[in-house]
Amino acid sequence: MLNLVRDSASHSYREIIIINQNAYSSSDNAAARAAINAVKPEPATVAPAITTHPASVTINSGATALLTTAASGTSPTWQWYIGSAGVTTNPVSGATSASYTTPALAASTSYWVRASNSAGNANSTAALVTVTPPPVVNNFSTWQFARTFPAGQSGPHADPDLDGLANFLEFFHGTDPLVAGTGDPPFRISRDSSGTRLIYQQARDLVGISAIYQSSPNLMNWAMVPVAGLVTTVRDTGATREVTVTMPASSDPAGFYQIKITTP
Ligand SMILES: [Ca+2]
Repeated sequence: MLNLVRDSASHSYREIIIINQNAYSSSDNAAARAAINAVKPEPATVAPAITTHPASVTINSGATALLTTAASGTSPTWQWYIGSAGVTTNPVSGATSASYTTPALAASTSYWVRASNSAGNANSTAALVTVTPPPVVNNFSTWQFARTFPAGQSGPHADPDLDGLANFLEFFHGTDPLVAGTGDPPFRISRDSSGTRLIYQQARDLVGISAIYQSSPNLMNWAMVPVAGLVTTVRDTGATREVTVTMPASSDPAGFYQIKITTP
């Protein structure tokens, strides 16, 4: 260990100080201290590396998500982006911290962050914030209010388009209560060697509706088709769904079928 030589003209302070800058006592002169500071090497800037990536999360529509990250390296600055990791076209204004709280989201969105300093930068992986959509409520009341009926024609038993389907059935089948039906009837029976099937159109997202199936040999005495024997398939047709109910073999002799739709 070298000590500072204060009175030697043949040594510059600088040479000595570099070797042993910690050896000064309070009695060392100010010039020496200034020299120390002048030659003290700046600590090397270490490039950032992401040590904690933001985690994907699922939230309800209208909620926010807190995304947190961490990085090694020398005092990185942060910038969050929307989109795939490494794509910088959609920076989030003001999102310049290691953690970020999204605004209230109505759609699923990906976020990632870049940590930067003078030595380089590092990208996180993208976190997907999955937004669960709010439940769709399609009950008879919301269905009524979504339409403009002629006066006195909005009730469940009214038939303003005079097509024989009461409003409640128009609601169930997803047909227009103000335009008489065209094309396929919303309910039909198919019978062939493979069995008997009831095929009908049903509105999406029905709430508070249940359907049971009844059979009759004579249109007078109706019996509920046992649920245990039914095979039901649902085909998504866009605005509505097509439901196919295959009858159990035991009910095949029946000549007639009907759907009974009820509200709780
Ligand atoms: Ca009608």
